[in-house]
Amino acid sequence: MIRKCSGCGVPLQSDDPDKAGYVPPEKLSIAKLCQRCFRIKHYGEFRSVSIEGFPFDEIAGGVDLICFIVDGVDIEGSWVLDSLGHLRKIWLVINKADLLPFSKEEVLGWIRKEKGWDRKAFLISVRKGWGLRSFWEELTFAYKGRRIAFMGATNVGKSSLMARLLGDSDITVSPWPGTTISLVERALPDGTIFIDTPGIIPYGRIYDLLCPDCQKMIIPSKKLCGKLFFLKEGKSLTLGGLSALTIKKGRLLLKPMISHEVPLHRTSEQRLGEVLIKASGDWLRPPCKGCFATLEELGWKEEEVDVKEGEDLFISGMGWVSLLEGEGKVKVLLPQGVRYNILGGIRR
Ligand SMILES: Nc1nc2c(ncn2[C@@H]2O[C@H](COP(=O)(O)OP(=O)(O)OP(=O)(O)O)[C@@H](O)[C@H]2O)c(=O)[nH]1
Ligand SMILES: [Mg+2]
Ligand SMILES: [Zn+2]
Ligand SMILES: [Zn+2]
Repeated sequence: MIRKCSGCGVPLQSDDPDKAGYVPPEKLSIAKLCQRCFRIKHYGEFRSVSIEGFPFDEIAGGVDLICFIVDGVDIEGSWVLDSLGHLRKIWLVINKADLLPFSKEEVLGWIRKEKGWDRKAFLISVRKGWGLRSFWEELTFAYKGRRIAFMGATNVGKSSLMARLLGDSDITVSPWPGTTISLVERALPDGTIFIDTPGIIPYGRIYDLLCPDCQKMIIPSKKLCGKLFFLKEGKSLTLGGLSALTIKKGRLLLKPMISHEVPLHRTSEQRLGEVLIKASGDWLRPPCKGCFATLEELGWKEEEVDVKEGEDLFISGMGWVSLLEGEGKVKVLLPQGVRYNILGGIRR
């Protein structure tokens, strides 16, 4: 029988150290974890593995319930519903509530209004244990003896949630996207089957363009609080060296809700290009020098958008900027391929 890694689900093998599932030959019959999971767990060393062609749609179609997990601090960037295809039975689970400065009512109300979500939704924090008891009770009541899959974008906390609910510390969790690379199944004595799945890599998320060190900086680790910036026409605000907003018309009060490790720098439209070229990879970091070179190669895009008080400008894979006062036009500078969009603000 082929044994599988308890952490990431891949079949264990000792033929090729460069392929997923490798364990040294002398450990093949006893190891629970593949070498990659072992290193993630014990040394915090991450290696990414391609899961191209993974049949998400098929898996979604073969279970009784999909728990669709999204990242509370990157709801837009982790909204990968289209990739799941079969959506007969799906519950939305918004994770990382500990990083959000909003109440449950505010977040769930926003999801209904702005995302048009009219099915079951939960707001939880795996890290703090918030909302887990009622989620678990509803889940095991409604889906006892059935197959339940945890699906969603990479890094939203699918594995953390399953590990915590089942009290299973073998399941591999890491701060980097792309940790789980196959299906990880666990059966309860009553026949209920829990399935952790690899994350879907969403289109247009900025942190997927970055190296692991830069990813760690851009993924928020503390509750978002947001500094205020009052900007007039001709002024720019850089979000690290990854993005910049320039006011083309109006006077706006902005509140960037992004990781505290991404430096915010106010400058003028004339100086913006020079600042980004000189400081990116240096004190405007992320990106590091290597990531800046990658972004330069990809190229940048600039678009002008109309904005008004009460709206939020979401940058996939980074967070959002709340427009607290004023209206006008903003020029958004982003690496090519990174998605942004404007929705009504979470708190209004
Ligand atoms: N702040 C916060 N971080 C969380 C929470 N839940 C999970 N995380 C963190 O999110 C990161 C990703 O967690 P994983 O459980 O590996 O995410 P995943 O969705 O399984 O990711 P992939 O396997 O890459 O698809 C880890 O650093 C977790 O500690 C939470 O409730 N709050
Ligand atoms: Mg995982
Ligand atoms: Zn593994
Ligand atoms: Zn980098």
